[in-house]
Amino acid sequence: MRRIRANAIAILTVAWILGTFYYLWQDNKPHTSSPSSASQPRVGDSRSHAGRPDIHRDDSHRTIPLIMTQSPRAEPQQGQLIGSFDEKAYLLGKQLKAGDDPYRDHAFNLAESDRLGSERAIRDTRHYRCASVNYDANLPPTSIIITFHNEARSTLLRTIKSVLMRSPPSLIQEIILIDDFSTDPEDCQLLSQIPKVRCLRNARREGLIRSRVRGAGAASAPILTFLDSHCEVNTDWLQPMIQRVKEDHTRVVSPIIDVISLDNFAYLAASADLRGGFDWSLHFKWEQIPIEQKMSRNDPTLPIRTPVIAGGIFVMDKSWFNHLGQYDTHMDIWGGENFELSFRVWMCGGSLEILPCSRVGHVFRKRHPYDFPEGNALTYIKNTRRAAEVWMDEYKQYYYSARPSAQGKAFGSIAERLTLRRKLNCKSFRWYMENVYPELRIPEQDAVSSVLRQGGLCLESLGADSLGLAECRGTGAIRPQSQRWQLVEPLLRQQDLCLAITAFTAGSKVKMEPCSNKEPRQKWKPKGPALQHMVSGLCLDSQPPAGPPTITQCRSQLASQVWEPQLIT
Ligand code: UD2
Ligand code: MN
Repeated sequence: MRRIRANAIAILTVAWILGTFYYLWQDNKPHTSSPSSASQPRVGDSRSHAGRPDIHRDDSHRTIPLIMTQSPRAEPQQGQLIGSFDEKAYLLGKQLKAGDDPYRDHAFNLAESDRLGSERAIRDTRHYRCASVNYDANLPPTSIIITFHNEARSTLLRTIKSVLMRSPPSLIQEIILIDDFSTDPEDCQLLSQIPKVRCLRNARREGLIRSRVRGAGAASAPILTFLDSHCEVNTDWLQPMIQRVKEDHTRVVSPIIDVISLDNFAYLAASADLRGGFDWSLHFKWEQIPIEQKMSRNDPTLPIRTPVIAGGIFVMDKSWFNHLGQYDTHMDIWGGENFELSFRVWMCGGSLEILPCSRVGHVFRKRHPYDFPEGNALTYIKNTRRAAEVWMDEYKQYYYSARPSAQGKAFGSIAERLTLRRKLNCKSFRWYMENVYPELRIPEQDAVSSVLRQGGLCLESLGADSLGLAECRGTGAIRPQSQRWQLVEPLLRQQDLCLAITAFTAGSKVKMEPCSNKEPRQKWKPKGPALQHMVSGLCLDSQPPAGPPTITQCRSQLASQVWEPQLIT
């Protein structure tokens, strides 16, 4: 009898544990838009894309079996979507010849892309909570703008068909293709038989920047949506982006960009914890969102602020695009325009965000499959130099240090863009650094030295405990080390020593000690003309005149708290 009861308890316990696991698993489970997606490869194999950072995949999907939780939304019938367009003939018109290298022309596996044909089901990679977010019923329509140069027919057609299949038809006003002087004009022309698709062909190679400006000029909808020519948009990709732009026309929004494998065309979910960043050479990279932001995100459907966008896939209000000066049309072929646009949007009154409930797949490649008439390196330097010269103010010196080869290379006139910046009354790059991208550190060895003047005197340190105001001595290179300061936020350095407070209370002395980025007593930031200790909130004060400097309550314009940095050149 006792054994029976023990068995019953054991069975109940096991059932309870299994039930709990099942419940937790249900809660974590991604939805799928297709039964065939069970054959999708597993994600998590982080691969490096040349010239691009590792794309971190979202591990939460890795070992979870894919199960149908809702019937896929009925996707529109063929005929409705593509009208009389003969897609078979279009695809068969260009076929890989037996023995040809399938990577040669497009830097991805063309045989695999062709095998997939014009459309396929892909896994819905959004967080499951995205499916229950509601959007306005009367969202404004958009013009989709796709520029391409010698794109493969199968990838281009899949891009277009995925848009037609997975967007509410009322939101797609038109799809404008800009054929950037591809070898075969029919690649584009034939596609204009598809309802809503228009084709504009450049009379010469312009590059993606001028091509997009042309496309935007021809657009008739109030909202612009840019896509690369080798994408597949995912379930409900468009509504979240149009909603955000409708609510505030100064927002420029991007989806999470999923990865379409360049080898086998598997559709892989990208991590939802990344934003766009860069280093001083103006090299784009994906980076983790800062930990404080991550901790405060209790709703995975909310937008992620991003310092820069990858560049290819974004939605923007058309009047805002025009008001902000479209693009810098003196940039050629490829590269740099995403920085120029990102700095401009932030500094001139807008914002950039990534919307986790919008997902678009893109084939990331390891090399450019097309030629650069002026050469790849020179073109990238020209474009990024233009971005740095127009937008980065004194911070451009770090760009030149990181990319010494850029010095002296031609970049054309930037007069028009400088006028634009003035006319739009844009903020400084310093503002951008402080408010949008404080995580971008200034390279320490390059930090400029300044003297810190107060009245006619300079802040001087003669050893650890001997700080004070002294007569400013020497000029330029012959300034004494004891009066040279490097403001490498949050540190105030003199070589390996940093200014630190001795206690967190008003009246405490300051001293010099070995630098440590983690030491809260060493953290300072400018507050108007004053230097504020970040943790105590107190300001560096030279009072009393005889004794060593202390920290006191910040008071605006108090003479003994004013420290004027003067660059040593
Ligand atoms: C990324 C962006 C891309 C662009 C670029 C920087 C994504 C997914 N992609 O590079 O949109 O911002 O960074 O400039 O964020 N194209 C032309 N004419 C040309 C060269 C290219 O029309 O002379 C087209 C090309 O066919 C493609 C698009 O421009 O549709 C972007 O080129 P890519 O795919 O080679 O750039 P990608 O994805 O490496
Ligand atoms: Mn691309």
